[in-house]
Amino acid sequence: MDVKNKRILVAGFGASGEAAAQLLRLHGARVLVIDQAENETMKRRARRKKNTGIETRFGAAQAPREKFDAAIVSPGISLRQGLGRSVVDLDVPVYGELELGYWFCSCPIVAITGTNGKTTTTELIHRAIRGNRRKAEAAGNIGLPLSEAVMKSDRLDYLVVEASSFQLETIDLFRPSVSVMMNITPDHLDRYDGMDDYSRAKAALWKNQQASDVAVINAETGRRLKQLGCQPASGVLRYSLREETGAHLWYDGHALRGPVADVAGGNLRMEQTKLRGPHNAENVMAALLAAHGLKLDLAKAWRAICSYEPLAHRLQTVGSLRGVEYVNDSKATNVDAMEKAILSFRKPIVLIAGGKDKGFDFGSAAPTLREWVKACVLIGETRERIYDAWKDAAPCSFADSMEDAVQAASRLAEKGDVVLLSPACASFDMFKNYEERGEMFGRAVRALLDSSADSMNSTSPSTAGN
Ligand code: UMA
Repeated sequence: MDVKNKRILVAGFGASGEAAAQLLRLHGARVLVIDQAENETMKRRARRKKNTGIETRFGAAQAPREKFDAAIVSPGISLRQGLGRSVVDLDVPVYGELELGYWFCSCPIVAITGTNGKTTTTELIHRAIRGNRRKAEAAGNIGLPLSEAVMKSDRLDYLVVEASSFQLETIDLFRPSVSVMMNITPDHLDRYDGMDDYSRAKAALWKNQQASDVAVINAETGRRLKQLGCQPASGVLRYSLREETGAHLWYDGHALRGPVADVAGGNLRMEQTKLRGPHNAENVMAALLAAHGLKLDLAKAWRAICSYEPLAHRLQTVGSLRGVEYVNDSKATNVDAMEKAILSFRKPIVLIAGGKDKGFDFGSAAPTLREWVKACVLIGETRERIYDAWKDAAPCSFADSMEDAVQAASRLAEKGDVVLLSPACASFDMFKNYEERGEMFGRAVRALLDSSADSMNSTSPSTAGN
């Protein structure tokens, strides 16, 4: 769409809205940004936009009934209710921020979606490309809005874009050269009418791909999406945890196997990487297949992947005390991510879980808990609901803060156990975001280590004296 001199409404003034407004202005549009919130953050952002010609209005529960040529919505705004619904009712074309960014992108895009692991996979692909000495940037749901990243896309070989279902709901022309469809498990069910609705939103990733493009697909997800009538028109590369799927890459519990593993030189053992657990083998396979789709040198891609350090808040060991490992997996904001974290250790686990309710059926995790979790410490607004679902699978207790939860977990854990923060819920009931939740966990663990060191110091003189 040619936006020059068009009047465009931008809904939401978060990271996406701010980047969208800036990009639109750069291309000559007349921009009004609205946001439901009316707080200091909004005012600060508005001050930053002073003298840029971008108009802002806050405390806007509804879109203004004025004349616009189009509207751009932020991903956090659902088009089915409230402000989002009122934007749709304006009866002008409505696009998402991801779509807007795409219009102004001058390099090929690799786009990654799925429920869990997409940020890690985005980073792995980014790394594999750079390991091949090509220029790339990671953008999208990972944090840097696509509308901002595209401003330097003429100097890049690729943009690697993490795409959420929210962002994919509102695409029109968005067409990645290589798409990566990972796992789809329950998440965001407060925004979708069930799993089929959520899965279809994700399948929009393939909407505009053509025969010359490549779709990398988790074999299991591909099968389920096909049952919903969703298939890519492009070439396909599949990966799986099971050999019998005949995938291009599969994981035998130790190494990656299959025809594409041979292209990479073979002997691709997961222990060569710094990532653990079968779910990370899936992330690595997805990244390697994306590199194959981009026709990169796979031996170089593998070396780059092996040097990748896991991101903070994802199965990150933050300390050990008396043979107990304390692991921060605050990024696990749904039940599937939590189960994958539990299964990564094959050790007894004291689990800290709970948080903001997203409408999950927590009972589905009970068999995994029964096998591996010796006790649960529950926090946040879902704690009663989780207690009802898990009380027969593992002993559960409540804590009112992260500090209390870590203290309680440390009392329940014994040598050889893991204390795992993997909440299976969003964080917004108690924390600003999952990062803050993970940091609070880390801080509480460090306090535990410090108090243990203090008690050792204070007891040692008397021990020496005896
Ligand atoms: N707002 C309204 N009305 C609403 C909802 C929001 O006015 O009904 C306003 C809020 O007051 C706020 C603004 O919209 O000022 C926030 O917009 P947003 O929620 O779209 O958030 P952004 O700051 O633009 O960040 C978004 C993504 N957030 C969401 O999808 C919720 C970020 O992903 C992404 O990194 C960023 O764009 C850049 O692309 C975060 C996320 O939580 C990490 N994603 C979800 C996930 O990973 O599960 C999908």
